[in-house]
Amino acid sequence: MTRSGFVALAGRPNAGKSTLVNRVVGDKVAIVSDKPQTTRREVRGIATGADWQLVLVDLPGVQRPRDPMTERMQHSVERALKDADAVLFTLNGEQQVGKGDRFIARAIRGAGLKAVVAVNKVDQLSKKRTLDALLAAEGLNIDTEIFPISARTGEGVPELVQYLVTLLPEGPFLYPAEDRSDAPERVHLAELIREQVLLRTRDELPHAVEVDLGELTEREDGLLELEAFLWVEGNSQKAILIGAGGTMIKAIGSAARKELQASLGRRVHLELRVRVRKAWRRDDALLDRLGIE
Ligand SMILES: Nc1nc2c(ncn2[C@@H]2O[C@H](COP(=O)(O)OP(=O)(O)O)[C@@H](O)[C@H]2O)c(=O)[nH]1
Ligand SMILES: [Mg+2]
Repeated sequence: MTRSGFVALAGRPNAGKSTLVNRVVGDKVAIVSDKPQTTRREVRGIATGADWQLVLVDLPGVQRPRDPMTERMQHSVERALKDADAVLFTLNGEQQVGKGDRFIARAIRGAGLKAVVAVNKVDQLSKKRTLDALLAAEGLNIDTEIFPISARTGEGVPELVQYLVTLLPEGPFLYPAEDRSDAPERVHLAELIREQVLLRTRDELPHAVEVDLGELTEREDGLLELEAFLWVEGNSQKAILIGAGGTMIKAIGSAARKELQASLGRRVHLELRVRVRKAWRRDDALLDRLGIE
């Protein structure tokens, strides 16, 4: 008999949820940066074993509704928790357990959801600090096992996965065994570009940028020509993104091209175009098209 089900990833921003999804899946399906709100869309990473399949739902960070985009993100988080067979609650072992963690713990207890707790980033911790973090996690009073892990090195992750599988209901696989993600290719490629923007910009800019894939042309020699639009909300943001003499946009473009080539396994020519659209974060038609539900 096989086991399969949806596992919702809960945890404060920066805890390492997206890194953990990539580690469990064994492929880069979720983008990662140290900026909060990196995850904008629900990403489903799929991990399949001999007789089990985990569908990991990487959720956008939970926070108070502010603008229409954040509200959409919040709604999709609530939906995903309702549909989940189990919750994987990731704590940032480098930080103290805080109000946000207690809020999530209450939500898990209140919903009566099956859960497992992972204390992440133990690669940065001494034995003593790891122990302290595990004790603090126990204080959250979730009736389950707690696993010290490092999403970065993979330490402790197999044990965590093994336990997670026991929480799943019996049932057939939900996706083909070879699938790693349910994201449409175009969305994934756009996200890989956005990741490079996040890694290279700071302050308000990361959140003001959205990436939209344009035309995709396959040349006869196998080269893939790709056009992508980087939406920003104002001319000053556009100027920062382009950089003096175009240095910033060139750096983003060349790093993104490498990521795209690695993901697609073929040569890519990437053309980035920066466009200003005021308040794209409030534009329902654009948000629909960008797949932010
Ligand atoms: N040292 C260390 N850093 C980690 C680990 N997991 C994630 N990170 C880093 O923590 C930051 C946030 O990770 P991310 O997966 O985007 O967190 P999310 O906001 O919970 O999805 C990134 O800079 C990651 O590289 C880990 O196990 N060890
Ligand atoms: Mg994330």
